[in-house]
Amino acid sequence: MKKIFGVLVLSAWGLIAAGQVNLISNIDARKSLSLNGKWNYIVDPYETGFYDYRYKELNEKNPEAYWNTDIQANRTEKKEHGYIDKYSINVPGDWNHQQPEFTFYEGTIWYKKSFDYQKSDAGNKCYIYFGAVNYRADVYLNGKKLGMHKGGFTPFNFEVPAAVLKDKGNFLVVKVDNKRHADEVPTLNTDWWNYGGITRDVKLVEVPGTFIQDFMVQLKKNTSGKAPDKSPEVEGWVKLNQAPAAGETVTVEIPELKFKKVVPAGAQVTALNFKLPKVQLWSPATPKLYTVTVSTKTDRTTDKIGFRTIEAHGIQVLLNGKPLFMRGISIHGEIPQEVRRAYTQEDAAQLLRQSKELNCNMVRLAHYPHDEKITRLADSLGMLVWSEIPVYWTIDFTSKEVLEKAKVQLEEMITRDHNRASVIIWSVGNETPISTTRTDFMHSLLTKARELDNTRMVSAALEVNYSALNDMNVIDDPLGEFVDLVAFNEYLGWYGGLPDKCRTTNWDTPYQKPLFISETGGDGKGGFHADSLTRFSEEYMEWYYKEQVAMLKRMPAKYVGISPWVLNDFRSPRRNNPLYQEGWNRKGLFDDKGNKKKAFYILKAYYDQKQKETKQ
Ligand code: GCB
Repeated sequence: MKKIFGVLVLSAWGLIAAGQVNLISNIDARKSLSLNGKWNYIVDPYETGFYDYRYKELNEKNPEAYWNTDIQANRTEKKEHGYIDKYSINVPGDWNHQQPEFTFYEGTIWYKKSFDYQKSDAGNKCYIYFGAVNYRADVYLNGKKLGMHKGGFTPFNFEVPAAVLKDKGNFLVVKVDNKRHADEVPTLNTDWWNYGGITRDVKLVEVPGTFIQDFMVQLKKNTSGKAPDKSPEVEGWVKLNQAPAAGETVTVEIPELKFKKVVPAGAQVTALNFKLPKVQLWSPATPKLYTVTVSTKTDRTTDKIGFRTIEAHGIQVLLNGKPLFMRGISIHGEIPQEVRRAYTQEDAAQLLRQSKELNCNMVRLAHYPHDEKITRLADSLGMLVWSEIPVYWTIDFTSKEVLEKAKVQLEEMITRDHNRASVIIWSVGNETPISTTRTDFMHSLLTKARELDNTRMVSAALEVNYSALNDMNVIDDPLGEFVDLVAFNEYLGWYGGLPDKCRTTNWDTPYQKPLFISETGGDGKGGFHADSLTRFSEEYMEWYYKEQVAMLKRMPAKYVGISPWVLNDFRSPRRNNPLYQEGWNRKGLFDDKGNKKKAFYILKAYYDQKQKETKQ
C-alpha cells in the first residue's frame, strides 16, 4: 500500500487519513496548567546563549560552553546573563508592543517561566503546548531540550519526559527567534508587521498514557447538489497517540440527539461512519452546535461541533445544498488600537463584532492561521471562515524543504480546526507569481489539504496583472484548474488607474467554477477629508468602493462573493508615506482607532442589499 501519510487506514469505505504532526487537538478540553502570565526574558540579539564564541551551536555535544546551560538552568551567578523579575514580559503577547525598544526588534529573546506541577497519575503523559510562537521556538525544560518548532501561527506540543518533570521548581525556557529568512514561510517580504514572541496561550497538558490525540467528526462531503438527507452521514476518524490495548473501543456520543455509537478501536486510527438522526444543520442563520463526546476506555474528550455541508457545485457554492453568497471581509490578526497581535477572547469578539456591523456572513482570516479563539467564536456566531497559510508572494517555490515547511503549517492549521463548522475554505496561499514551479508547489499543497480534509473547499488568492488590464479580464491562472473556488485579488482604481476604470471593466474565468474576489481596496486615512480625487482621503476611498460596487453588479453568474481588503488599518513596515501611512496600511474600513471610514457605509449598503436579494 502506498504510504502518503503518517497514518493510513484502509477501511470499508476507503482511505482515511490522519496527519503526521503529533498535535493534540481540542486542547481546551484537556486537564492543564496555564503557563500564561509574566515570564522573565533576556534579549539576545547575537544569540550568545545559543552559539559559542566560534559560532558553534551549543548543545549536549558542546557542553562546556556554559552560556546556554546558564540560560536553560538559571545559573545566573556566573556571567553576563540571567533572569530577574525586572525583565518580565506578558505571555501570550507579541514583544513589540510591550516595550518601546522592541517595536522594530527582529531577533532572539529567551523566555523563562517557573512552575510546580504534580501529575495526577504516574502513568499519565504531559506535554507543553503552545498556541503559537513567532517564528522559531527552541524549548527546554529543566535544562533538557524538548524540541524545536518553526512556523509563527500554528500550535505545537512537545512531550515532557517523565524523568524531567519535577513536582516543584520546574524551569521552562523558550528561545524565540522571529528573524525572517528567504527559505521560510512566509519569506522575507510581507505586507504585515513581523510581531515576535510567544503570541498565543501556553499550557502544560496532562493526558492518559494512551489518549485521543485527534478526531474528526464532520458530515460526509455532499456532492449531490441537493440538501443533505434528514439523517445525514458522518464520516470521520479518531486517532490515538499509540496503538491501544487489545479490546479497546471508541465511543461517540451526542446526548442531545440521543446518539451513541461504539466501535472496536483500530490500530491507531479508528474509522467512523454513521448517520445522525434529525440533526439540525449549522448555518450562519442557525449556528447550532452539539456537544460531542469521544471516548475510549482510558480517555474522554468533549467538543462542540456544528454539522453542515459545503461544496463547490458547478459555478455555485452550496451550503447545506443551497446557493451561498459570501458577504466577506479580510481580517488581519491584529488589534490596531493597541498596536498588537490579537490573542484574547475579547480580541476575537471585537474583530467579529466589527465584521457583523458590516453585515458580513464570512471572514477571510488572512494571511496566516489566526487564533483558535476566533474560529471557535465564528462557530458560535455563525460566521463563515476562510483560513490560510502564509505562503505569501515570493516564497522559494524551487525548494523541497520550503514545500515541506508549508505542508507542516497546512497540517497544523487543518488539525486544529477540522471540526469547526465555520471553516469552509482552506487556502494554500496568496498572490503567488505564475510559473510551472509555483503551480506544482501550490498544487501539491492543494492535494495535501484535500487528503487531510475532503469535506471543505480548497482555494488560493490569485493575482491579476495591472499593466495588462483590459475591459475584459480573464482569471486564467493555471492553478485555477486545481482549486474548488477561483479567487482573485484586484485593486482596480488603487494600483491601476482611477476608480472610474471600473465602469468599463469586466471579469471572468474560463474555469466552470465559482468565482470569488478575495481582495479589493484602497487607502484612506481616517479623518483626512478632501475631494474624491485626492488619494489617501476618505473621499477617494469612498469613491473607490462606490465604483467597485457598481462593477460588482456586472459580475458573471459564477460570482459568489467578495472579501474586501481590509477590516482594520494594520501595521506594515512597507507603508511609509510620512503623511498618510506612517507605518500603517490604511485600507481598513475602520481606522486604527476603531472609527468607521466613509467607505464602510458603501460596502455595508451593498451587503444589506445582497442579503435582501439572496435572503440569507
Ligand atoms: C495585496 C495583499 C495584501 C496587501 C494588499 C495591499 O494584494 O494580498 O497582503 O496588504 O494587497 O494593501 O496592497
